[in-house]
Amino acid sequence: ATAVTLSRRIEDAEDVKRLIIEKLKYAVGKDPEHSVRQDWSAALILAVRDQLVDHWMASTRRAYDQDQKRVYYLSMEFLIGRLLKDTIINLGLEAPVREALTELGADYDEILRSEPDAALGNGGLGRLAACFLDSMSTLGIPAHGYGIRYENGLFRQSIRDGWQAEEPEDWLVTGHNWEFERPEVVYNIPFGGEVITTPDGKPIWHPAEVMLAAAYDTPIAGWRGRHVNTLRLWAGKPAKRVDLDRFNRGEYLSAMEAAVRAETVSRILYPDDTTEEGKNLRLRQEFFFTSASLQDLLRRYLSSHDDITKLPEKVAIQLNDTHPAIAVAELMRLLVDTHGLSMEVAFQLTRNTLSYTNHTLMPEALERWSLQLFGSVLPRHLDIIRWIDEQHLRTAAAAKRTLDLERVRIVDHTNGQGVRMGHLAFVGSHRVNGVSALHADLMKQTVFHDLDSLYPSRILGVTNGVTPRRWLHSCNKPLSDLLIETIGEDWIGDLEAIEAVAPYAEDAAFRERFRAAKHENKCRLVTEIQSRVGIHVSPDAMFDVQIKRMHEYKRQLLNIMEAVAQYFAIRNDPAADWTPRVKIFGGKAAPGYEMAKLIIKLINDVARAVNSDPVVGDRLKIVFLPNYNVSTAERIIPAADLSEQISTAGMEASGTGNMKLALNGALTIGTLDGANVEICDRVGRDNIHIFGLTAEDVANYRVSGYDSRAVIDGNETLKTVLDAIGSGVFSPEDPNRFRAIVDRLSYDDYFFVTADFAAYLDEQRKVDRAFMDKEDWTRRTILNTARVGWFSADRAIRDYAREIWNVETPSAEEINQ
Ligand code: DL6
Repeated sequence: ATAVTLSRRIEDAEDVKRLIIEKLKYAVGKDPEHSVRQDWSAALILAVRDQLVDHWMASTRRAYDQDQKRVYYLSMEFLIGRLLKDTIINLGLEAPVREALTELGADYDEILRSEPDAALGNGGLGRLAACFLDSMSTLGIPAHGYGIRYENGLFRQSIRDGWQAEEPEDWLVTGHNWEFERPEVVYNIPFGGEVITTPDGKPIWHPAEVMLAAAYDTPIAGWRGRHVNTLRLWAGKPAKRVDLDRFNRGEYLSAMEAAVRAETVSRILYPDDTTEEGKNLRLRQEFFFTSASLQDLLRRYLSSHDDITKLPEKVAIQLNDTHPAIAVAELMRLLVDTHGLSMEVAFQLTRNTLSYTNHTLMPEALERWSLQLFGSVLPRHLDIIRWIDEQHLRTAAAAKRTLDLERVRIVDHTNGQGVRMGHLAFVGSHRVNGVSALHADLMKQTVFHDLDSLYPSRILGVTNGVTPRRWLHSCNKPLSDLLIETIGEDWIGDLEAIEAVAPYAEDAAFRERFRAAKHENKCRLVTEIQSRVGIHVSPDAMFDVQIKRMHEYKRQLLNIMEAVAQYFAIRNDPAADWTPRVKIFGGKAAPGYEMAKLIIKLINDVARAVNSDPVVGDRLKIVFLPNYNVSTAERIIPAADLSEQISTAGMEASGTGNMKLALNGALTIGTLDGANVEICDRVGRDNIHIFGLTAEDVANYRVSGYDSRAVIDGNETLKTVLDAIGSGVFSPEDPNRFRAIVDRLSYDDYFFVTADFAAYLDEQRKVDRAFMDKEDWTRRTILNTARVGWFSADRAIRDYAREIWNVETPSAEEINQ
């Protein structure tokens, strides 16, 4: 069959037309005359997908033929968004596709917009995984992303009367045309039951139930489409669809019970884990996709290798946070129970194969399972973890340091007993990385302090990065075109080459064009804001953007409090020389996170008052754009002037929105937190607006105590703002609505909003003045774009490849050849 020449290659618009029509008729089953937008979209995706297949197969063949080391990225989340535009651009097909669709009477941009956003993630962690897939393909690293094929991704947010409302996101309803179902790739996933030891001392796990994991593959092309990797997502399936006995007895619902139970595992992204049921499902989800992935990669390894003890030479597994940390015990189980290795050898191999990325120091996000739950779902794994813990304790006891052994144990015997997944991932990995320099340092000083002293040099920092393909070239055509015309296109495959644009910051004609590109993006967003939320804003105002998950530590509250202060100031003196601003917010609050939802309501209530006040006019507008997702980000980021990165110092592990916004020519107002610190180092202190407490200040306050009441009493503006919010100025229909927010700030300001308020306002006024000097502002924004090339996901992946995976990568010149 391989001797037959099959070609579907696209060379020009004629090829595109032919292929689309062919797909419409023979794959979608529609006559072009009667095709609706969804049909055209399906046909185009299928035609573009065909372009990937040869490179995909060649990439796989190369990996086998050259016996290349493979990287497996295990992540509970892949926030990939839409794939069509990116893939078309990566393959260099935009011009012929556009032309073909125009000739066929279809609208290219409309078709792009009709693709559902694959929202298989919550925020930064999931989007990082998606950027890394793009970069691993770009760098030609043979890699698989492994995750869950959630039927419902992150909920769809709407705003009703200012409140967040949630609805399920059903991205699969119109079909996911990128994927290939692999009905032959299924694995048994056991749960529950008990472990019985045979007379010769061998533990045998007798699970109470076994379900199946079924594979669905999406090809992921990198820049220029030369190398194509696979995102393999697992769907839960029952071992038996229907219990026929029950069905025949007329018990129709209970006949399907096992099927429903199995399918529930991949039904919804991150269930609410505040209930026991939720916790159980979450643990099952984690084990489900981790076990399927490990079984799959071992099968692949063994299909071309005989010696399983050489596994770490050919396989690197990255654990994206603790969600797949059960891999430590599951890989041991497979190596011992299925492949007959000793515990000692299995542990060596496991550790040399696995590495772990930590994405947060916040205690509530560091997973910990109760022993009771863990033992009932994964009894064999609990035994294995106890064994690892024993070995680890011996290391700890032998270390000539005074350590509180209880604190370093994986199995926590204090606090109601539990399994610490961060400790498990740490002990079971050869490298553990933080996602910015500051974050890696704080890991050593705080949550992993003791483990770091036991296993020195295991922790390292790999600062996050973003793919320049999606986050500049594809989402910001006006700027990308200008850059290509000015410095060529090397930066797309090697973002550090963007530095070449720095000298143009001094060129008035270039600044004019840079501003024009920004203005074009802003005009597009003006239209979107008008049509989606009915607010008219001026493209000449400063677009001040805070787009990210709603969380108290990210301090959207500080931002809206500043807006209130500014609102009062404008009302007091409308004739003063105000810098017009549009504050744009976007972000979802976890459905059970009441305080974050109340802050959304506050933003919308303040917006209502400000936007309808004729005294204020265009001097200040506030917009909350509902259902913030990857595609919305792609439209907001190119239009932003100011990037709000104002988390409480020490709490944002890295941030990646900060990188995308700076790359697209927004100045940052931010604290010295996460990757802001490194952004500041690179763009220069003059080209960023830093304010507020440092991580060290915050840590000191946590020890010495912080009196927010005194701070409020000492600051007239702050007091006025809080009095207004707390007394119902923005919620006259329910004056006490925001009392809880004011109380929290007054008595337990854990996120230091009041502490940073004055410094934030000062810095915002500096931003106002700076924005009025158009030439200097543009000069500084160009320097931001020019100097953040280091924050490319390609650079981050090179760091992982070199420092963690021991995998070679091509030089930047080779990528750009
Ligand atoms: O590393 C990606 C991203 C960081 O940029 C953010 O700073 C961090 O908050 C986020 N962490 C999470 C935590 N999830 N868990 N567990 O999303 O990771």
